[in-house]
Amino acid sequence: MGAPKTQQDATKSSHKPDYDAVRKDIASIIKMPDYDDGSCGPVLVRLAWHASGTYDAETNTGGSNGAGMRYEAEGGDPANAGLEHARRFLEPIKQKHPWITYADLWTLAGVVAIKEMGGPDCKWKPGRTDFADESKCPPRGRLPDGAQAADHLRHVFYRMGFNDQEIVALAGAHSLGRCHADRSGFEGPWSVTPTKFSTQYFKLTKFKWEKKTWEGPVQFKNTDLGEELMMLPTDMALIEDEKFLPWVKKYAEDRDAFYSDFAAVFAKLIELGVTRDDDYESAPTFSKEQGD
Ligand code: ZEM
Repeated sequence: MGAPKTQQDATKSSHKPDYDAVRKDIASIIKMPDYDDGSCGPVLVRLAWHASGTYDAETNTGGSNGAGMRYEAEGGDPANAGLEHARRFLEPIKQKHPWITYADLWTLAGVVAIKEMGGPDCKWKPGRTDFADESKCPPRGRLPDGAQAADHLRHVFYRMGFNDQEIVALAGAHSLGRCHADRSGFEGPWSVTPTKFSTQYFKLTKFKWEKKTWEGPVQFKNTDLGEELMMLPTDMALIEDEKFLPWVKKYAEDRDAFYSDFAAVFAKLIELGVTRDDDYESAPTFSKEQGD
């Protein structure tokens, strides 16, 4: 008998999938001395976000279901440049646990990375399936463009069904990681501890930001903390917009509020567009024949 191709097929057989084992394996690769700032956590969070952030509530298309980034139609979107590294880091884990779908693995990797980097526990549920081909990939152009302003952020995130508070909470993920000139055109980290989940992104509001003088796209810089930190035009929009700003200030002061609001909104993000069989959650079981 061949291995089941999808979780639906697999649910017909009788071996319980060990998501905790997958979590442990993801946790074990987060520290990566030779990559970026010594961690692949940030790029795993970005993978989960970009897998999910294509959702369009009106047509109920896009979202983390499908793992369309495996295909050129979605994976080759310039907005997703660099995420091939994240997918490559996770591939050995997929090989070791072939019963998990890519769509579940990528979202779970984001959740585990957030936790491993000191962030909150975000709820995660399995049950996503992988597209069999690229015909259901969402159109390109649905992810936000860092060169733009508040109206663009609202256009993109309202389309997914988020409000202003949720936009600001989600943006707090920029305490993590960095921009890479060869991926997005932008360069540098937002925080001095880019591998630690924190409220640093919001604290940066108290600094003065000036346009960076360079060949690249418009971005902002500050060196008050000793090293050069950056903000995208969309990050500046959160400080400049009178409805976003109160949330930025709140999260800068109230760590607990940020952690719990972030956990809620990240869980909502990775659920967008995900539908499951009614009985899915009660009995996800898998065949031992697949091997683990
Ligand atoms: Zn990001 N993000 N993002 N983001 N993002 C980058 C990197 C990371 C925007 C954006 O243009 C960019 C959210 C929202 C938004 C992360 C998480 C989340 C980069 C740099 C850009 C340009 C990419 C590069 O060059 O490698 C814009 C415009 C957003 C709209 C608000 C949300 C929501 C996120 C998660 C909840 C993370 C973790 C990174 C760092 C990736 C890395 O490789 O270090």
